[in-house]
Amino acid sequence: MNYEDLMLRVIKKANQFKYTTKPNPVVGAIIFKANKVISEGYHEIYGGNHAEINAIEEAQKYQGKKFQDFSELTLLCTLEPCSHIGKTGSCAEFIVQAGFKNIIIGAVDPNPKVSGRGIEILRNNKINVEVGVCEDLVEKQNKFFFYKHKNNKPYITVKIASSLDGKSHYNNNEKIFITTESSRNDVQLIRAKYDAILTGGNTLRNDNPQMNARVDFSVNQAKKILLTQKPFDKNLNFFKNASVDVFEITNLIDIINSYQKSEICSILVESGPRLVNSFLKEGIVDELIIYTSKKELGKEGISWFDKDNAVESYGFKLESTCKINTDTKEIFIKDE
Ligand code: AOF
Ligand code: ZN
Repeated sequence: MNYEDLMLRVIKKANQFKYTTKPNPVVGAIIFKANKVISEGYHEIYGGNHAEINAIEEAQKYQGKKFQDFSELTLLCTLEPCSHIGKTGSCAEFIVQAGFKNIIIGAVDPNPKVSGRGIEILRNNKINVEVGVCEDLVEKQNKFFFYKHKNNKPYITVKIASSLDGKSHYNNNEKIFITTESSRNDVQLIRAKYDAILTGGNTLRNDNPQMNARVDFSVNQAKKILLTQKPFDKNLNFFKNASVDVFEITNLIDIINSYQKSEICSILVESGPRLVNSFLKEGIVDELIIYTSKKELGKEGISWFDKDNAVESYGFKLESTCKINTDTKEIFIKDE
């Protein structure tokens, strides 16, 4: 069997679970004998079985029929089997117990609880291990997970909606929609991808936003993060069916660093100009998404930025741009 072909197959199939496994990575596994696939398994849901366990349990149904002993089989998985006992058992130990002799791995798990220890357990038990098949694709598929563990901080994206004349809202704080419904639907898809959504007290009090992902598929809703020094009403929409971390401190680096040891790998910031500019000034933002409408707010509008080339001077370069109805969506990334 061609390992790359098998890896591509499981990477592709694992993708369907990306909204239900987050903040965990998506992982796929496949078990085969010579040219025959025996079983497949995926990490389907956060807190549920890991991919290897599902694949092995599926294969057990065929023991004595399609094969006699697990030593005849090869297991291929996108991510290094875990060594730790987390919400479920250690996959590496389970693989050893099953009796495999050959394992093919896509990428080493960057999680410090694992990072090579799973491979060590396998090799210490005389299992042949090959690592690195389609490694780049596995990393790309779990971009936020790899980023978090490599950089010891979550990936941070700021999303803003701007009028044509660069404004965020009216100075009387009247709640308005600047962009079209199509852009606002696109924002729902972005929210669905992130592990946490962060806003500030002003946005909370002025807009009473829900900030959940209103999409027509299953998704683990993001954790919510509120930065405010003023009192707030706990009955606001933001708190409905959500786990919310509230910070009264203003040091953004300290706030973000407090997520180093958590499972949160990505944070979407949706707030007003003051907090957005503070995040950008700190240099901790990795991506900036700007939806710009054809509407102008004029003199009564509050500007997102205090100068025309602010985005570039904060160190961002345009990555992509597209039209959404009459709006424009631009994605900027940090120019390293
Ligand atoms: C695997 N196979 O299918 C996945 C792995 O909280 P837990 O117990 O579910 O563990 C989550 C961690 O396990 C996650 O951060 C990552 O390091 C690894 N994910 N490992 O062997 C899998 N999903
Ligand atoms: Zn595992």
